[in-house]
Amino acid sequence: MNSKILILNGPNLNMLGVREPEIYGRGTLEDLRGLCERRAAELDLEVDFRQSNAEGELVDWIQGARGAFAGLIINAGALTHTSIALLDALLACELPVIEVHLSNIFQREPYRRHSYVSEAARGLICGLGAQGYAFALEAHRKLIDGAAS
Ligand code: CA2
Repeated sequence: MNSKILILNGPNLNMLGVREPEIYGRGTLEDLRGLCERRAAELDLEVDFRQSNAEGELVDWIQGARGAFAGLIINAGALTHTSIALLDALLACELPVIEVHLSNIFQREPYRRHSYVSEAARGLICGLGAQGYAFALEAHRKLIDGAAS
């Protein structure tokens, strides 16, 4: 059974650890990649961890995920709140999607409180920092196991 999970990170997440540590923590994107790879190995999952600042590239990656991955984890960054293109791609990819945010988007500015991504997501984890990605991997493990039994 396919146990590959695609993890997508949107605009500015390459800046993690460089600025705004009070909101996003001190860890870098590479630290986040390491955490995901370690947790995935413990859960017997494979991960493909990517980041892009370009909406079109994220859409291309989501389109390419159909049939190639068992599930998707996405932190779309600010595109979460604006991108119908990402929503359409997520709806079309026919994969379980788990949306993750480092910060609690519901405790922040009003414009961050709506997510287009959520309309395509099986679940949403926010406000738990990098650990949220690990929880999303656990959720995918359970979804795969449920689908197999
Ligand atoms: O909390 C999250 O994970 C967000 O998806 C992060 C986005 C933000 O636009 C969303 O509303 C919530 C921002 C990405 C990271 O931006 C940084 C900018 C400067 C320094 C560090 C990170």
